[in-house]
Amino acid sequence: MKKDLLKVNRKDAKLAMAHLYVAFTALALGGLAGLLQVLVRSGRFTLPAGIGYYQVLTVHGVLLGLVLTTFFIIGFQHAAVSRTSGTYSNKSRFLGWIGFWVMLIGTVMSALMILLNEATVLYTFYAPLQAHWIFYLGLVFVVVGSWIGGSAMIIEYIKWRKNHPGQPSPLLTFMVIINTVLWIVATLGVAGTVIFQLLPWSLGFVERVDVLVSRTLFWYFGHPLVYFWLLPAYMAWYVIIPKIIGGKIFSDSLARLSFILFLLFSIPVGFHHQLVEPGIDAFWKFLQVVLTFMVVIPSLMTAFSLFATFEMHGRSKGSKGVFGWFRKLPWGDARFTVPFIGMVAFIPAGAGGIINASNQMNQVIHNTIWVTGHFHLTLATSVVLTFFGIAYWLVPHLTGRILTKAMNKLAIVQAIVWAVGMSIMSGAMHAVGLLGAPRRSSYSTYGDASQALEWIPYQIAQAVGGTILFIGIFLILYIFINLAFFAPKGEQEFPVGETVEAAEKTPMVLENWKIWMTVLVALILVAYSVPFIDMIQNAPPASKGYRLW
Ligand code: HAS
Repeated sequence: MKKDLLKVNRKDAKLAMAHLYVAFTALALGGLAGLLQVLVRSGRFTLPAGIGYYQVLTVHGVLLGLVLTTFFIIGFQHAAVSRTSGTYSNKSRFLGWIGFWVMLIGTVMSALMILLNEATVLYTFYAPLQAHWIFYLGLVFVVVGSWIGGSAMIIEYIKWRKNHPGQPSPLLTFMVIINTVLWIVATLGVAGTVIFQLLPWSLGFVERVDVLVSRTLFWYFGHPLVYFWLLPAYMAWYVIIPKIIGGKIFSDSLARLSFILFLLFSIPVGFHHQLVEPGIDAFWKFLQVVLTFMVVIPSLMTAFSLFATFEMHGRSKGSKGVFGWFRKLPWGDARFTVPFIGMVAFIPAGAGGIINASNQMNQVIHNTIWVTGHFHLTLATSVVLTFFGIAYWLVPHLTGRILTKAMNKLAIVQAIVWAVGMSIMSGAMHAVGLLGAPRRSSYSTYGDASQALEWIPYQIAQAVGGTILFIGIFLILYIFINLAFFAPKGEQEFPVGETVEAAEKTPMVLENWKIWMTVLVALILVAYSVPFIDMIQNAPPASKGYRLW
């Protein structure tokens, strides 16, 4: 194989690392806000200097849910395309840098407004909560910056396909492109509400805003957003983990098909976040619930494929019985063990998602802290632990250093600390959510004191779990700084798996964008056109804004 395909080019590495520095800075600050917030929720701690609970909650959600994820993903994706499709052209790299700076300027604008208490609108920022216009403009910058960065990846993909007619593109590059297209189509919704509704409203050009339309546009974006977070973790599970364990990818075609299904079914499902909202006809909610169950299928395919990879590898090493493969896995290697803990967490996390999506059961858990428990298992455990697992080889690869034995051990300790802290915190959130404890409320805002008393043990458990997690954040930051600046110089592999020899040839129809984009647009039109026209024709009186501070 050509040398530049084994190692990310130095200039591309700098671009990817710039994104990772921002991501880990967001982790440090967002993690601190998280600790403060669970302490306030425990009812035993008041924030100094008049800092409000909702302000800290907004800092936590925006920094971890939006900044950490977006910067990490775009940095990882730049590295993945450069590694598997070859060094970026100067034009693409330049676009990558423009995208980075535009996103960073936007992040600083929005973060400043949150810190000044001018944008305490939580990470979902939907109306009628109103923020300063600079906050919204910052968001526009972040989205546009991500499109510019994404366009660099698409240009490299097109270039590869032109140079290799009739061949399927490298699997990892293909997956990156699916995630980028998913992101671009999804962000059209949030860009729509921010540019046409929230910005003019916050600038005072219009007095009122249609809340239902803005929430619908938000959730058109909000659900694919969670798959934008998930798919890079799946890239690692499908392509990188097989190589680390010394095995092979079970099926290139199955991996591609599952990514295509994510692209098709992750967007027309936003109503499952709005099942209890008036103004949307039950039929359209039902349709989107059905489509939500369709988007579970590629995750089940992923689970199947992972079990197949592990079993094939185990058998090649002489394992016997149904679970014999388990003992043949490289448990001492953090690059495997850390994401594996994420995979295990995704089994209960996914089951929770299926409960959420089941129309009737949604009535029980909606707006309770169960939902917060759900996304701390999915995003903050499965996805984030996989991101940490990626960082353990990606950062030294990009900085020309190595993951030492000591750091490898510490990384495994970090993942165990994280898993323990998250099990306690997220477990308590799920349990007290079933008792009816609301999400997004501090101790002082509970109306019914007798119920609040029943919830106290769970709130203390959340504070204990949150404190353990904070130790986990210290550990990961220590490892990151070590790998970026202090680890010994050397060559760390960027592992990319190969498909088993016996696998069928990948059919080119999987890369026929005309077909998939047509199906995608058709599904979106079917799921959203009529309800959207309904919302506009029968719009309730628009709302004035209000503030949480
Ligand atoms: Fe969700 C709310 C439904 C997945 C994140 N979700 C949220 C929110 C967030 C979020 C942030 O239908 C809150 C938004 C807010 O602020 O209001 N979610 C689902 C469904 C899935 C799902 C059906 N969610 C995710 C993922 C997220 C995420 C992934 C982040 C990354 N979610 C909902 C619904 C709501 C919701 C409703 C709204 C609730 C409400 O009313 O407000 C599915 O995609 C899940 C499918 C997953 C599986 C699991 C497959 C398992 C695998 C692991 C294999 C393991 C191996 C290891 C091989 C079917 C792939 C084995 C080893 C051994 C030793 C056994």
